[in-house]
Amino acid sequence: MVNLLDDLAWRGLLYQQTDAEGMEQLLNKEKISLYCGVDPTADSMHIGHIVPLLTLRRFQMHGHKPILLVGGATGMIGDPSGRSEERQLQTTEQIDLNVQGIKKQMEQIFDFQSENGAQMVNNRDWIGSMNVIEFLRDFGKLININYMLGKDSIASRLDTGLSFTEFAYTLIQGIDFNHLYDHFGCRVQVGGSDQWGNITTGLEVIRKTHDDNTKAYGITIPLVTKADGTKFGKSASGSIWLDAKKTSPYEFYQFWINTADSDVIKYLKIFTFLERVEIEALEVTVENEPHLRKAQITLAEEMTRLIHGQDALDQAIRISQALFSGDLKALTAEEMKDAFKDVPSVEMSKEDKSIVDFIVEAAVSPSKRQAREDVTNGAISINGEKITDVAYVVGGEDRLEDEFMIMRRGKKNYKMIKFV
Ligand code: 629
Repeated sequence: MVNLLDDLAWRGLLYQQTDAEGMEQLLNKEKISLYCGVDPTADSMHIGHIVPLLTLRRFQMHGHKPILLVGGATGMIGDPSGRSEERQLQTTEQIDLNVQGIKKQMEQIFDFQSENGAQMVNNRDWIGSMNVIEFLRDFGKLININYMLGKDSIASRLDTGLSFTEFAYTLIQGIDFNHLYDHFGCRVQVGGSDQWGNITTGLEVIRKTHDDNTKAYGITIPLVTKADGTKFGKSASGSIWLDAKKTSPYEFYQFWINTADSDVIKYLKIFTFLERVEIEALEVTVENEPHLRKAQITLAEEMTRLIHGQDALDQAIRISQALFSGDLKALTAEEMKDAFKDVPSVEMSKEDKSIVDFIVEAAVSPSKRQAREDVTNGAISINGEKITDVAYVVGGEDRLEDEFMIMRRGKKNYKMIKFV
């Protein structure tokens, strides 16, 4: 088996390390526990969250034990890291719902059964019961204000404003690391590069509360970037979520399929568990036969299967093929709605109408004359069924779920008609 740290380095997953040599020695010597935290700011994670989690899974595949922390307590405070503005506090009820959603997704990504099975923790279990005197006496005293002011997440906000609440956040995360170190034997914390300041606060707390023989480590993972300089992880309709209700498996699949040639090998390294030889073989195909998009297809398949499972992947592929070939009849109403989420849409009433009037009202063709011509030429289809009779009357049978219709003009001009 390849060396874990070599593999992480090759994948471009190592950004900063608090003590690279020390950690290498530690990993050569023993199987460790390590952690990464996610705050319940929403009821689902998005793909930005999974890079450190997948990295934890890589450790797990090498025999180490992942501890997955959900921030039931820190989520109530709000991490200022990487943010230019104060966060809006969420209600406890919302946070509890979010915790449930995130836990469920973590359960899908990790193995909890084996000897080094993952373990889930919630920092509300130890932070929630701490009183303010305890906080200030046992932990506040350990950390110097000057030290905190040196942190990027704090320094960068001094001009624009930072509440004491968010200022104190880094110490709470530091207390977490210390707690997991003491009670779970956790030696390493992993996070994105924005977490460097919080991770090192934890090391500071551990150092101050233990003797010289104890040692913990931190590593951060670089921000995922795109070659064209735009922000990774967003589509036209926003973030790419893990929750299928927020980002359908088809959209998820399409997101990865649309990866640029200049990014796809990097993403295969960061996001998939394919081995080096397999990724290098795909690199050759990007060079020699880029039009086949083999690397993108592999990436999309691996990611969709990992997050949504084989059935959802099969469905995403079916929708993609139906759209490509224009054979919409192969799709269910639900799949069509999903596939055409982003095409232009118009609202129309449910009255029966002649096909020519209908086309003009839907602004699919510009005039009645053009509409008649389009129908006669076989350029118009409703839900994948060609309409060539100008006397055709559009009615209830043309509405999917009595709610919508997909009309196509020519090869690629789709319009969604929503009936109100
Ligand atoms: C308590 C809370 C801990 C340890 C960590 C945390 C959460 C941490 C945070 N992380 C980000 C988040 O939750 O805010 N303070 O949205 C997010 N993370 C994944 C990566 C990240 C980071 O979940 O670390 O860098 C995004 O890639 O922003 O004891």
